Amino acid sequence: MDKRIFGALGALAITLAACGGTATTSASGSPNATSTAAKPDVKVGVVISLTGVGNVYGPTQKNGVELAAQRINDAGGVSGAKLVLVIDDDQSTTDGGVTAFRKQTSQDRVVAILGPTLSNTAVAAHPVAQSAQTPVIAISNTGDGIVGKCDWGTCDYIFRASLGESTAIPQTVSIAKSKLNVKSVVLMYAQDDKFSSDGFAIFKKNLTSSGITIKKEIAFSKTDVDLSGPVTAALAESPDAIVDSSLAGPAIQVLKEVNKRKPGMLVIGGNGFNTPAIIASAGAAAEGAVSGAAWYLGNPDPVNKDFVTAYKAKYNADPDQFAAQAYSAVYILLDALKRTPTVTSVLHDKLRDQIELTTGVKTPLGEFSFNASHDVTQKVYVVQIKNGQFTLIN
Ligand code: 1QQ
Repeated sequence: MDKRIFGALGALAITLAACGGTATTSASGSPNATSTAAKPDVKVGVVISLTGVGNVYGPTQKNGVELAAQRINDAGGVSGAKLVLVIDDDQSTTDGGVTAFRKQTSQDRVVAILGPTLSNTAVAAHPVAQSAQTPVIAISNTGDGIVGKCDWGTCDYIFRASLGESTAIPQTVSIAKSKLNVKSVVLMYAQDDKFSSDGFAIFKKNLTSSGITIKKEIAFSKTDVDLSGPVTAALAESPDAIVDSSLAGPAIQVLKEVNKRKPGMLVIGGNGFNTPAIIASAGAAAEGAVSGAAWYLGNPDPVNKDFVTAYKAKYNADPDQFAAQAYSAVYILLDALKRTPTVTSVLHDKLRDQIELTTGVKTPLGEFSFNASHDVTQKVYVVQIKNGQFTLIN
């Protein structure tokens, strides 16, 4: 078949699939009678770190989107069309992210992309979607300049459903000062990862403005496997706490090294800490670690409880923040898809406009709306690991 005709038919198929529906979508799975058989599929791209340094975050993101897709399809799909996920591994690298974004925008012709996992990858991959005018919802990019004003250029197709560090860290610092009585810190960070270096700058700014003394700044590489030197240097300053802005891999090393030398020493981190992989790998050394999170397992909100129950039933484990954000983003997208009169491979602008109008979608993160910068506005949960569990301390 002529490629253009094929493209046009594909576009029409998605258009039909996305027609109709109402603006009220709840992130729960109550089934209704609508059949998903008759209409063509709605393809949603998901680009996540299933291998590489981000591979502690990607697998639960995959669980989250798959649970959402299953529940949405059980409940009638996207106005009767089946929601089909196209999941690709970004390998935690910029090249991997760019390749996956190119494939999904040009070959799979997805309606939108959720991802990639790391901020470091996002600043390389998001421009691919922007040029293809394919909407993106960032489900775990917490660095600066991901939405709103982006360093790489106009980013009006990019949205974020993940709590930025510039919002989370001020709350963490405030609790560290008021509740944990922290007066001085050593600030450690991975200098070659965007999330980690942005977090470093945000911590520095907020620690300084809170009057907490930064005794020393210590940079390391995200690929360092032995952090005994930097941790020894940090402890030599006798701070009240060590602040570590890094992904989970280095964070686990920092926690273990600190625990070996000074058990009980407070370690404060950022979003990199918000994975149960920290607890599983660092064990007792993770006890007491503090971070600011976008989600809390024990949040009694009915939508969250429903999500936690469904996740446990499907995967036989508790969800984590990354699963919750990924799950929520599928429902946020569904809500916009249902309000979009035409979604085609060439008319993604209509979907973009509807994502922009997102208001009050019920998700495990709370009632979700995008602000004028396409960013999330939500509660920050400051958590501390106690008895192997993230425990709310704010
Ligand atoms: C980012 C992050 C990571 C710590 C988790 C995915 O938040 O890279 O922005």
